[in-house]
Amino acid sequence: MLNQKQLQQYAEAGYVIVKGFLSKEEAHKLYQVSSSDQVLSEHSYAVRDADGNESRLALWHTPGDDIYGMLSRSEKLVRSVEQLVGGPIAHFHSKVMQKVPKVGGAWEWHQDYGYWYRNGFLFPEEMLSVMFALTRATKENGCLKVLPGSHKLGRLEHGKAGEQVGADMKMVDRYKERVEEVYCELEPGDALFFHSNLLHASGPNRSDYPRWSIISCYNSLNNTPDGEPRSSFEPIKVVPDGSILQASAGLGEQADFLSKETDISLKG
Ligand SMILES: O=C(O)CCC(=O)C(=O)O
Repeated sequence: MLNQKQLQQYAEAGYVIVKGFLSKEEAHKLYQVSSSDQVLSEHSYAVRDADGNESRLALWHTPGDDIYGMLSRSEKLVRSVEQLVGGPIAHFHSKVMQKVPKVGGAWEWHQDYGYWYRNGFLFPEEMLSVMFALTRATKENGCLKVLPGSHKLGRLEHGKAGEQVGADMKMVDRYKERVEEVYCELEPGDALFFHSNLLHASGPNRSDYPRWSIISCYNSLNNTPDGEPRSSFEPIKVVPDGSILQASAGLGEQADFLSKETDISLKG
């Protein structure tokens, strides 16, 4: 559960970093399983940034009994997200973000709600993402950077940026005149909770080491999309903390993966 100071930081800045949310052992296990998960690899796709560099990701909606489900359904995570969105939650999707050494591309400035609005969600306050570092995330390997307080701007216009969707840079630049961007450098196991309207981006991976992370995204059960995905309507079946270390299975073929072709967030 998050403490008062953490809740206040999220309310004011639109994000909060919780150091050591997962133990080093849990983060290491998640990295080991995900980096050798054949099914995950087969369902991963590359997305080009505005300079043509590629980042890979795999995204699915329904949290299963695999190791990723043990993370996204874990009691302390679910209760923390509920504190931030103000009520019971559903799992919108999880994704494994894979930035390989020297290549992994950038993510352009955007708000997640700039994408998710298209799914018919009404209340950006009642949606958020949690990024878990499985490897170190540094400025050099393309950690997430955020513009504090930008969740208060409301949803900005979004348009094409490479194969991605980016926020209106005129507005982003105007806001950048007021606040310094913050590089969210993370150690394995650290978690970054961020509001669906927080402006965020990340640079390419120029280092010799991977930047690997899992992002789980949630909506409140009061804030459901327009019909799909099913998982966004279903209360989460919570599992005890510690289940990650008991799990070893990666994703099964039955997981409801999103394909690049059906990823509406990429359609500008
Ligand atoms: O993994 C990253 O660097 C960026 C991911 C991101 O911006 C997102 O999933 O919305």
